[in-house]
Amino acid sequence: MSTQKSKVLIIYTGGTIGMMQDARTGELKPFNFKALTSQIPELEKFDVSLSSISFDKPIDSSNMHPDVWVKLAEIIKNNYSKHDGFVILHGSDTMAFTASALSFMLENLAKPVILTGSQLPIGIIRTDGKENLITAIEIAAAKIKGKPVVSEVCIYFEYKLYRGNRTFKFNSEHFDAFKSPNYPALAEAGVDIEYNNSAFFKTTNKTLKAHTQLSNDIVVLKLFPGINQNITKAILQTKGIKAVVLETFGAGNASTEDWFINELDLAIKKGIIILNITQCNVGKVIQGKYETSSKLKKIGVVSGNDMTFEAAVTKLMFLLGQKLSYAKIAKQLETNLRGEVTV
Ligand code: ASN
Repeated sequence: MSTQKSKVLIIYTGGTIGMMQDARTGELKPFNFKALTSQIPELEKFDVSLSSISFDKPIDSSNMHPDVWVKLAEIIKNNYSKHDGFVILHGSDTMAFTASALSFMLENLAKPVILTGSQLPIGIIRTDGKENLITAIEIAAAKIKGKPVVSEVCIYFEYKLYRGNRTFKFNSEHFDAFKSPNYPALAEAGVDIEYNNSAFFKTTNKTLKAHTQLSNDIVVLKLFPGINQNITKAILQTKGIKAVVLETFGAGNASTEDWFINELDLAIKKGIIILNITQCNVGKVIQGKYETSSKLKKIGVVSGNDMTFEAAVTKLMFLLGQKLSYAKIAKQLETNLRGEVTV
């Protein structure tokens, strides 16, 4: 039996977990990694070999950008063989976007990449950051018969481990900040960490590939009753767009008014991908279930099924970045690539 300690790399990007209050303005601002770890003496006691990489300028995750995802994917790729798992410390505001993006960018991932953070800074006595970080490290280090227990991009927050590309931030006040309504939790931490093995994404033994081309030529069109024709037209005719995330009602339904369908049809004929996802947090798009979605199907709107908004946006960025044909992108959108959609 190997007695080698697991090696976990912590990547610090910023977020509330490492923030401190500015004495003058009272605002919460990101602080350095040293200040963060000095608050967690428990890290010394771990039976895990920990190393870290910190961003020179930690950020509030509302400043997250695809360029940073590329940087993260490259850090993981460059350190992949030397580590058993990765923990990314990240603000909770856009954590679900980063987790979704990385899931697509890291093809053939066979090791855990666990994103975590907190709602209260680590220096506050009641912080949720300690438990989140400590358990995230434990999950990133966990092995069974020499193989990682988890081998996908996840979010660990408030006792639950989720598949990252199934999550969204639903609460800005409670510690329990994330939900994964269309896919079960991968683990729950209580006295023991109970893994839900049957829900894990199947690993391959192919070599890890880090895709670093992303395109942000995307717009979002969120429907509401009474949406303005001129504005809809202006959005759909935005110069340079390659894809539209269409946020529809219920099971993927939209107005059947001629002007609306015609504008969408025109965009599709120009080669713009239109991806239909629902405004509901639970459930999925079923084009053709109602009369109000049949026309969408007929003109070639692609069904996003039960994908989250975060997964829809980042999957489009990833597929557009690969410069595939319209038909190939449409096909891949409806294909389960990283466990992001139920097919
Ligand atoms: N604004 C913070 C961030 O996303 C929120 C948090 O981390 N709880 O960076």
